[in-house]
Amino acid sequence: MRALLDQLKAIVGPAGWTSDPIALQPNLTEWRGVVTGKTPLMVAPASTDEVSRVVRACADAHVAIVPQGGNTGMCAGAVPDDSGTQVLLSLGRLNRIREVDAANYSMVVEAGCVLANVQEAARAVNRYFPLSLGAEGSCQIGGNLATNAGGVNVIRYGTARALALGLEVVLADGSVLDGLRSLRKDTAGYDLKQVFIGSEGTLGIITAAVLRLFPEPGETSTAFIAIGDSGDAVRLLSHLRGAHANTIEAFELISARVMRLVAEHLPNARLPFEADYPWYVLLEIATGGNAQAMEDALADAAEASLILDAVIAKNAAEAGELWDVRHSMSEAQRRAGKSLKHDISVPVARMQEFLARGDAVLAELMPDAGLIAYGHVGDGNLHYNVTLPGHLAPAEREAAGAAVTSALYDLAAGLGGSFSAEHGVGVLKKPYLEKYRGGVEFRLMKCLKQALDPENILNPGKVI
Ligand code: FAD
Ligand code: 2HG
Ligand code: ZN
Repeated sequence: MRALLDQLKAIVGPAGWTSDPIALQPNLTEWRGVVTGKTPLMVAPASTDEVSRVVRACADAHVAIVPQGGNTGMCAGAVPDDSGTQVLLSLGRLNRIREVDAANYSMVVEAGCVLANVQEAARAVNRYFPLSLGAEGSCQIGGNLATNAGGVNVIRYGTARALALGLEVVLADGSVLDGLRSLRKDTAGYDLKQVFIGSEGTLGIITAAVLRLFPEPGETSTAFIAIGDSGDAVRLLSHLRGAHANTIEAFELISARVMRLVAEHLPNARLPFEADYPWYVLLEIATGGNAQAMEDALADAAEASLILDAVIAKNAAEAGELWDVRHSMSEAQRRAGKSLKHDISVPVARMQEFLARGDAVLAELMPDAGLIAYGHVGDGNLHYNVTLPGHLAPAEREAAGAAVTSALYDLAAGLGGSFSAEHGVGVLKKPYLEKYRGGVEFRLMKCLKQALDPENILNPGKVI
């Protein structure tokens, strides 16, 4: 091991590694503090060639590598295990925007570019990169692709998977797959990039990507809407789709309890309503230059008795404040204490049924639990998070938590849904992959892992 560590330090140079436990602390703990690991060394290569040489050296020494982007992932996939033998590979210094091609609506970026910087580089040439999430100031595009991140604009633009035109990937033996093509049409064999997107660092290390850009959406309008029950959200969505099929940029469902949590733990947040309503929708539409578009849409919806109240942002600053409330929900939960995260999806039309039956699961298995439900309901993705009652002893909490999680995942699966809609599998959801993707699907996943990483050195112990 000693010889390998010296070799890795020589590859990345003095600015590219650390083994200082204090400096490493944030890289060794998942952002909620749920999982903590150890490493003998963190390397931060500054080029694809350095990544390739690091991986080759580790492969020769049969030492495992854990790729890490912004370490904002929700499933503890980016932290090493506690054996103290896994090398941590940070992509943070691989952060150049290599090219922005406005005419081709594409850009080439390195994996360690922070998502907000990618958005900004597109904006600088009047183009739009639509991936947007609460962690965009610190997550990296490589991490976004490795987790197939979703976020708030999936309803119109799709997940990270739909936004990648090409990838550059370092494989488990150190060879480099150069797929940095910026083509919209390419049917030459298998679409290999899709195998790496969503693979959470277990099949290869993404070093760069060609991203798909869009025209800027132009004027948008944002509204926080109070509704009577979760079913009204689904009805409102289908009502809006009648007139605004292709202009709904975001449609988020938010429960009253999450709003109270934000008010309690983030006193600076500017909540849109003084009164408490049962549920809310945060809606953003592209107005196509019609300043009345949102008002007209909401008036229509009010006439159909779908909404109780609404606040329409008067300008970009007010819209930003409404989004700040939405984006602070994970942090409010973190401050509120430990919770079980369930990042599920179901077909949109079955959302209300999931919520009703989910309530019944909680009432039966954990009546004192607190439900924190919100999510990207336009995509059928709900964060059905549960705070455990404080009076349970640790072992009881674990057993009760596992029972609740299993019952909720069974419920989602029974409704044609997924136990993992947008955060991936990592460590925390690994026990469930075989159960819900068993049989042929799981066997094929294992074949892929075996074919691409036969020595199991890429993020072992994660996903599969
Ligand atoms: P990391 O956490 O560093 O890594 C995630 C996984 O990808 C790990 O398995 C890691 O090994 C692997 N990995 C990282 N980089 C690479 C690479 N270059 N090559 C190969 N593997 C790699 N997620 C959503 O989908 N939607 C949301 O709306 C959303 N909102 C969030 C809000 C907050 C406040 C926070 C804290 C998180 C949120 N997330 C959301 C989760 C998280 O931001 C995403 O999963 C994000 O894509 C992770 O990016 P990262 O760079 O932090 O990756
Ligand atoms: C979001 O939609 C993220 O804000 C995080 O996916 C959800 O913290 C969560 O559970
Ligand atoms: Zn989300």
